[in-house]
Amino acid sequence: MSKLASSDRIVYRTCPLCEATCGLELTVRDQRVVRVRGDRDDVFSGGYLCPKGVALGQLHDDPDRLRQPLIKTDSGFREVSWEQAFAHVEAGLRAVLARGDRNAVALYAGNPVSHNLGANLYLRPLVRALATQNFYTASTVDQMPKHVVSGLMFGDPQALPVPDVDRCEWLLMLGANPWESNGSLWTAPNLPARLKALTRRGGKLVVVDPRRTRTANHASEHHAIRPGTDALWLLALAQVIVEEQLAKPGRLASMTDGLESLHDLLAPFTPQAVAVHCGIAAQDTRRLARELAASPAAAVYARFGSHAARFGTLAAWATELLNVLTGNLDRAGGVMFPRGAHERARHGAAGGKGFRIGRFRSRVRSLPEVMSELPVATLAEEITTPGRGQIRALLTVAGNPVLSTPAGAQLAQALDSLEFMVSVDIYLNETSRHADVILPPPSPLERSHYDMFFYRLSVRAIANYSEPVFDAKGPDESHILARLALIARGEGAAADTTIIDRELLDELVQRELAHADSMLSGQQIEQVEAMLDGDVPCDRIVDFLLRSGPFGEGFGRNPDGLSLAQLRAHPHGLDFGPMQTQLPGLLKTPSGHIELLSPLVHEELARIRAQLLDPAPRTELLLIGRREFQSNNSWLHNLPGLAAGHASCVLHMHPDDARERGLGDGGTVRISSSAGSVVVPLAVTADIVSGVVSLPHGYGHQLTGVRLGIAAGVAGASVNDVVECEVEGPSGNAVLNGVAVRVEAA
Ligand SMILES: Nc1nc2c(c(=O)[nH]1)N[C@H]1C(S)=C(S)[C@@H](COP(=O)(O)OP(=O)(O)OC[C@H]3O[C@@H](n4cnc5c(=O)[nH]c(N)nc54)[C@H](O)[C@@H]3O)O[C@H]1N2
Ligand SMILES: Nc1nc2c(c(=O)[nH]1)N[C@H]1C(S)=C(S)[C@@H](COP(=O)(O)OP(=O)(O)OC[C@H]3O[C@@H](n4cnc5c(=O)[nH]c(N)nc54)[C@H](O)[C@@H]3O)O[C@H]1N2
Ligand code: SF4
Ligand SMILES: [Mo]
Repeated sequence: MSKLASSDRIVYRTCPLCEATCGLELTVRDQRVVRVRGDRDDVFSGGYLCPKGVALGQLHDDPDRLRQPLIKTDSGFREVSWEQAFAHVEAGLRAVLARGDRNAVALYAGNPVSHNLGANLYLRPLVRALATQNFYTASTVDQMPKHVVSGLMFGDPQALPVPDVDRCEWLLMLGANPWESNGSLWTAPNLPARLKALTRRGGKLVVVDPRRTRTANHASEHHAIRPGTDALWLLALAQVIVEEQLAKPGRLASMTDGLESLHDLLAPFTPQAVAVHCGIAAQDTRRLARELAASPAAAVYARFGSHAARFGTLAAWATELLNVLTGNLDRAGGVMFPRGAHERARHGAAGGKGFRIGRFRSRVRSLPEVMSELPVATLAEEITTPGRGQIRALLTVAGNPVLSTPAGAQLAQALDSLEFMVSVDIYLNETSRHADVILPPPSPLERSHYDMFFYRLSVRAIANYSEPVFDAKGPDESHILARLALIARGEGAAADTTIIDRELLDELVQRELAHADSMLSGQQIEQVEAMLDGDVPCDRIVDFLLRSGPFGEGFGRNPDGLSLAQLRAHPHGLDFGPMQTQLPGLLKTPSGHIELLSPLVHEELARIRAQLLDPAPRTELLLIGRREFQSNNSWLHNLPGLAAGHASCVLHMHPDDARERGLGDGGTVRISSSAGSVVVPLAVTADIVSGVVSLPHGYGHQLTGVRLGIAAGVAGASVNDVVECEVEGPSGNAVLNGVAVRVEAA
């Protein structure tokens, strides 16, 4: 670290690299970040940070990060002006759209969209403008089961309950490893400290994971479950609670439909019946069910490992079922529904339109749409199968599906058969190398930030705004997406993007005005818009949402209330307290109740009952993933501080399985499935249960045509080259955990 100079500038910023929203303190000298530390005064993270936050300056400086648009020519990619790039996009898309089939153009949006204010706000106008059924996101390789369950149970797919970790006494955690992931759909910086505090105050943390993870090492108990069986095991917990009459839904009883049918429905799922499938002893299951039911403040939380696996939707359902049965849903110390400071109070009575899936279906496999999305596991087949609706052009925004979605190698081939492809991305990587045009948005330090997405999932109501640290050299991502939207609408590459800015803001203002008690009633949209603060459209939207939100300034009604100006004056953020009770007002089901048993849940229960009678053969190994502290999906391996000496795309295998196959620690192995095969180093470890092997995703950067100087030198292969295009059930989420594989010496 260089010594501080008197001209150095200190700036505070919310880290946009994961869901934890840590506050960072950056020391800036000229055009460079010379030091990153945790902001000790940050109201939420109190100084915590991880190695990725430290590397934010390296990301900004990375010479491989694109600063100028690229177009593909016969002799490789060439830098062009933004005008040339957009003109090229217009010509390419027009040629495909001219044939009159909107579904011929597809869109894939990746994970960083949710971490980027501009992309987050401007994706929707682009989706609307494209008017295609072929809309895909990383949600179907991640958390779609949770949305389906919230949609069915609560009537709102975005109403995702999170563990109230700071007040919880008994936490059951499945398929999650927050010690390394820093939490998922659960925004709480420094979860390790929060979980340690839980056990220190006499609480209990139970971790269920095929691997003994760092989180498991800190747990009160760890149980190694067989991949893909979380739903069965959670159903057994519920079975015990109902059978032994331990259910205490309390105030939830009068607002929950379906409780009376549970006894019969759950009857087959006894701890004894599921034990052979899950690998967890019946007496442990029974004991844990009793402990869960007895605790005054307990939470059940399942994440990635439970959802991106077979019966992920049912696992998500059984999770919330347990929280309802024990009265812990919407209760302090249980799981609660967060509300961001930018989210208007959900006023009024319970009840609404409810939630439906399958309003249209995928063309080739006839899988149902969920939240207007199709499963990304079907993307390759939708590109390669001829007929009306065949995808002929693709836009990717902040996504790397060649490494992050099933059968990545096959998808890469399919991408080469497209007529036209555009990638909005900061790197020339495994996916964007297939594009005809790459449009690079600014670095995270060249844009303002308010974590709109993750403050909706936060254990406390936090508001924190970050100014850009450096001036952007090119258009903001919001501007790029607005331009793409205008091109898709046929308004041309040169159309005025303020049209989209205006539409977006108008829509928000109108939604506010539609409330009977609106603080803006009687005002014209123009008057409201004239009052807004902010140099760029995204900031004006944030100002609007904060001022009209639950703690807002209310456009004069509450002069001391929240606004963008107030956040500017509080660079360490503002904390509006813990989560609050939201039921029944939040429920948007037709009945206005928590609807436990939709037809879809009945179908899934019937499907899993059939599996109960038919134990799967155990001849093959089951492949699962894992995340590593220093890594972030597929795209931070190009930073020296993260890749060098840390990256480890190594297969983990139990000693018994290695012995059986004559494999030794440090050897090289071939992993094969029906989708393909990869060759990687082997580490033999008792930290994984026998019968299961684990390989992290997001590696395999040696593909031709990438411009990733450091990452290309990082060893490893893409686990998704051996993952099949199977989906788990109604959510369409890919089965990324529990893939049957063979492993042999290479
Ligand atoms: N086998 C297996 N597969 C998995 C997983 C697993 O555990 N196992 N995890 C899954 C999960 S949870 C997820 S979320 C997905 C992620 O899937 P994706 O979102 O498709 O992949 P990422 O690796 O996050 O790639 C993000 C891309 O965005 C680019 N990028 C970074 N910042 C920005 C930005 O600000 N703007 C733009 N336009 N581009 C940016 C990066 O260069 C990169 O190309 O992967 C899934 N795939
Ligand atoms: N360091 C780091 N942090 C990240 C990311 C990253 O790539 N690196 N990615 C971010 C993203 S996009 C996400 S979605 C989150 C995910 O964050 P988490 O939800 O915490 O998920 P993971 O860390 O992948 O941990 C999943 C665990 O599930 C286990 N598992 C696999 N199959 C099963 C199963 O069938 N049942 C059970 N019970 N367990 C199973 C795995 O062994 C693993 O330990 O992390 C985010 N944070
Ligand atoms: S834990 Fe997440 S938010 Fe915090 S510094 Fe690391 S990457 Fe950034
Ligand atoms: Mo994710």
